[in-house]
Amino acid sequence: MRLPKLAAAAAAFTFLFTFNAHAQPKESFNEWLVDMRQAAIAEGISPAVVNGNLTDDITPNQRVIDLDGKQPEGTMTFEKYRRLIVNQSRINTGRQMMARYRNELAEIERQYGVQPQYVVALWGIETNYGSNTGGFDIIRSLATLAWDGRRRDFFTAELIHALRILEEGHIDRANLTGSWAGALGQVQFMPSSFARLAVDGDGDGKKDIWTNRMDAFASAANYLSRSGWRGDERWGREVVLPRGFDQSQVTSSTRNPNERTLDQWRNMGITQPNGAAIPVVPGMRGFIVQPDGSGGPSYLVYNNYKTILSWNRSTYFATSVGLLANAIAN
Ligand SMILES: [Ca+2]
Repeated sequence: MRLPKLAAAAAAFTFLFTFNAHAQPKESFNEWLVDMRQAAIAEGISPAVVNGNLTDDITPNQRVIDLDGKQPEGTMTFEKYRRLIVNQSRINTGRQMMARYRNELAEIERQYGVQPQYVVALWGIETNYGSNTGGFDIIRSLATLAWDGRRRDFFTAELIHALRILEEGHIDRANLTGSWAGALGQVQFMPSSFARLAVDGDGDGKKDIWTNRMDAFASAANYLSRSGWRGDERWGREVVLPRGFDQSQVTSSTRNPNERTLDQWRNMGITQPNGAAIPVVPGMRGFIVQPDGSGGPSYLVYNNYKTILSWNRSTYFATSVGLLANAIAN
């Protein structure tokens, strides 16, 4: 079928436009915004929410671009990280929070099967107990990263999830804040995690992980619970490996942990730091991590450690959550 003359001209124009767009490093932010609004509406966000929040007066946030471009610091040892994160002030505040919210945390444990000290430790490490949630306007941060970033598809999807939070009315735009990279509220969920795992802890119909503590606690506990948490187990413990221990038994990639029963580890000569035998629960398994390599401390970690890794895949992070949880539960 021959195209009518006008359509052929339009097709040629489209080709030229597409060609030019590819020839340039990237489209302008305003051009991108037009496309983004269409994409969000196509994903089912109402035009009112899209047009009311992805407005023409949004500009790229240069600070977000700068932070995104910064090379991660690869030089910090676990030992230094641990001292920074699991410090005495954070331990003391964590103990106060355990006491202050004892009833709420007991209710959370009853519903989700997550012991209070782990909810409080995650809250303490993510945002210093809600006091440092990041002041970034999330819509602007995600728009900046979706337009500029190396992970355009990822942040575009996150932006659509963020718009859905507004659409569902969990929080208003002025309070939709978080980290420069899009992590939300007191427990720093990415918008996609919010969609999957945030819950309404106090039953008011909103999942407000910014200002409502029960919603924040319940969402953190739900995240762990849905990721396989076991409420009758701990995270792991520091251990000492025997002299001449086969280093290949230590887990080097947490995506492929070398798991054995606690019984087997005990028979291989692994002990507690004071030399006592490690306690054994029949059938329970664990693996050994050394966040600082063979020269640093060793930890025998259990199923719940893998759950913490599903929150943040870093042995520095997961081990610090465990150590802080221990410290504030004592
Ligand atoms: Ca609520």
